[in-house]
Amino acid sequence: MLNGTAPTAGIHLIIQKRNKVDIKNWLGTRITHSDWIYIDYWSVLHFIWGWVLYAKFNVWLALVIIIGYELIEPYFIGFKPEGNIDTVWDIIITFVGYLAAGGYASW
Ligand SMILES: [Ca+2]
Repeated sequence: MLNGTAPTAGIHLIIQKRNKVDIKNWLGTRITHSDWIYIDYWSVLHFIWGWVLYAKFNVWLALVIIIGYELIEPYFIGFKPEGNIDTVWDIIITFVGYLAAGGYASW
């Protein structure tokens, strides 16, 4: 279920920072409130990332890159740890972006 207040919360967060845009915190705003579905604004970037991967990689190499990235992501400086459900949905959304690009390309 979508939360209609999430964009407002993001704007409020930005205003609180006194014009210092804290985009990573805003992107991490969760827009689903299900135990099984984790979608935040990062999901949009994951979808685009999947779409971009389609331009260069076959499906198997893309899956290795998508899953490999999620495995090494916790070691990047500045990325806060994320839960398993978040990681799984990052992989799903990225792969959906890849498949959507493939569908668009063949259409
Ligand atoms: Ca992730």
